[in-house]
Amino acid sequence: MTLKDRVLKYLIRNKGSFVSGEKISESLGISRAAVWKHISSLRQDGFEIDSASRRGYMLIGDADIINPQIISDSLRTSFIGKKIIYMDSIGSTNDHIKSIAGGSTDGTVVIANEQTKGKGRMGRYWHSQKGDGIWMSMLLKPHIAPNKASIITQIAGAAIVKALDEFGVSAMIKWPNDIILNGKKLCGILTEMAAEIDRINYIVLGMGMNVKSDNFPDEISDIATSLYKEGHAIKRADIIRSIFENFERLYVDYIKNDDLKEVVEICRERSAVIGKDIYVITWSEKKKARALDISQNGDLLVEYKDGRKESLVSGEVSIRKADDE
Ligand code: BTX
Repeated sequence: MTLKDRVLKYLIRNKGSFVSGEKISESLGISRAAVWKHISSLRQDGFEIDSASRRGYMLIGDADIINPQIISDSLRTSFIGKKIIYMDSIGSTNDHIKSIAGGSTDGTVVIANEQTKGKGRMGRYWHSQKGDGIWMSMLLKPHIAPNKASIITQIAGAAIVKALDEFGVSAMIKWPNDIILNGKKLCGILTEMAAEIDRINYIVLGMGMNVKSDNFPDEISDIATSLYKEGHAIKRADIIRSIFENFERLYVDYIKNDDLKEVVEICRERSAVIGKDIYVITWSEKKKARALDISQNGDLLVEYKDGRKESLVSGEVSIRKADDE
């Protein structure tokens, strides 16, 4: 931890009350001048720190800063997000975490303020403007068979919906990897895996959530939304903490006890597709179907026009509009 982080941690611990420069310098074993230098730098980062002569410094607010110290301080997880790597700008957090996967521990998270090459599924892009959202990837090293991994996308979806519930935001899940708010895409999940035939080396779980975005590029302005656009002002660090906690609970239930009950319940209750006319999209075609249900193991049960039923383990669907009939 850098000295600046240690000063921040000290202020967080004493949030709402003044602590003298002398006390901080003694506790951290650094000079008063160094304390002052780090406080100035934290202010430049956007932290609101009050100062009063003879009383010292007091952290008042943290605006909407994503800072590992701020996230970790009251985080109640045992391994998810225990190590956070934060970067102001990066190509893709998924790609970055892959490059360090070998030497990183289970549950490590990379978070960026901006992605310059944010990725969606199948080579699509993910718009990830600076300061506007949560662009993060988790590294997971579960001891399960590779064919049991695709459900992790839905565990993440359920965790995100649960996390948003805590802030009064009622979102829906468009099976298997989109979170929808008021009919528009708020968040996307991109799960990638490195595996051998019978063993997972690691999984990278990427999540992109539009939090403060006001304007989107023309090509997605009709389909994308943000929490801000829907009238919610929530700090990114608070959402991240809640996603970590909800995800860890649901993920551990699955990995340790093979228990998907809560996940499936959430995915069903909050499904944006069950009962809807959809297209099932594959590499080669786009077939009309109706989404019937989500099974006990997270598969999407669909019925095609000719009455044939299928259970989809993963894949892509889109909701049909009435005029697509
Ligand atoms: P997806 O393939 O389902 O969605 C990608 C499509 O969504 C794009 O083709 C575009 O139409 C639309 N889109 C692009 N950007 C946005 C946006 N910001 N909001 C709403 N719609 C958008 C979804 O893929 C998976 C996205 C995962 C993103 C995370 S961010 C952290 C991690 N790193 C990384 O490179 N990707 C993941």
